[in-house]
Amino acid sequence: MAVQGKVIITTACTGAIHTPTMSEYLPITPDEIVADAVAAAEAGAAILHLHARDPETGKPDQTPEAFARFLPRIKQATNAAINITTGGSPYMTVEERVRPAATFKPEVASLNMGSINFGLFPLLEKYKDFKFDWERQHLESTRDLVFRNSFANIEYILETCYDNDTRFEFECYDIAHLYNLKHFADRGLVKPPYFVQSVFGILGGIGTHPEDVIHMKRTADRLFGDDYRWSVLGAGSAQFRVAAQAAAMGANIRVGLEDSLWAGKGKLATSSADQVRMARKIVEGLGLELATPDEARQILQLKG
Ligand code: KMH
Ligand code: ZN
Repeated sequence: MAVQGKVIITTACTGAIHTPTMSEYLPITPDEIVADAVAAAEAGAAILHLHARDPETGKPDQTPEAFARFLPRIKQATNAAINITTGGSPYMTVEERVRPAATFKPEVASLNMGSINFGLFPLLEKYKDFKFDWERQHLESTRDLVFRNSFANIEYILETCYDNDTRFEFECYDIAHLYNLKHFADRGLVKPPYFVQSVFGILGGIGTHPEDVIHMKRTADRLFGDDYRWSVLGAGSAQFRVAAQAAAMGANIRVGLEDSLWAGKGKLATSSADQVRMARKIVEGLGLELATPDEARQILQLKG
């Protein structure tokens, strides 16, 4: 892996995993998403990974219209690079999932590099009463749900975004996903530097043990050499343990309420910016510096 002078913090503001009952701070409405994203950028996030939700129910909403309610406002208020999800939610079709990225042609879009079980049902032990009926169903359904990212699905997203010069945050939930990325690289369908987002701690993907983090990096080093830039995301309570280990190994960091609702044991984060400030402390404590949005654009060769 090429050693980078600066560390890129990505913030993922709302996602499609957590539900309104789990935290009053989870941004749902366009106003809340704008406020969360802008505050995260002001705290030091160079990239904003964005999903949309129905403002009435908090349900993930992957229509371009839903993104149109906040994207221009975020772009106007920050210089951060915009990253639009193509993952959407595991129960959406790939055609639905790609529409916002195809419509808004962002600098970055996520691209999930393989199919996995995506087990959210253990959260039912923690949360009993829900504000909305869909929340229980959303967690329950993951007992028998595959987050489908077949080779054809990945190719479809690549082809749909090809003419837009959008670059990708390659979400790799397991070692096999690095090999899938290598397959697309060998076919010339993706171009270096590859922005590899290693996701640790989803039930169905790789765990959060320090050995898992080391194994992910060693494998990526062997497959991609200097042609990739590494970022990590630890799900839930593993967020900062994974971030600290990987940052010390040269990684970039992703935080935000999409990935974890927490700012310490039993303490809800009040915004994604809270977590950016915590990540910043780790980075600066290691004697490293944060990348500005323009430095991130240079490091990842974004279109700007
Ligand atoms: N929620 C993350 C674990 C996507 O949006 O494409 C993965 C993610 C997927 O962010
Ligand atoms: Zn996402």
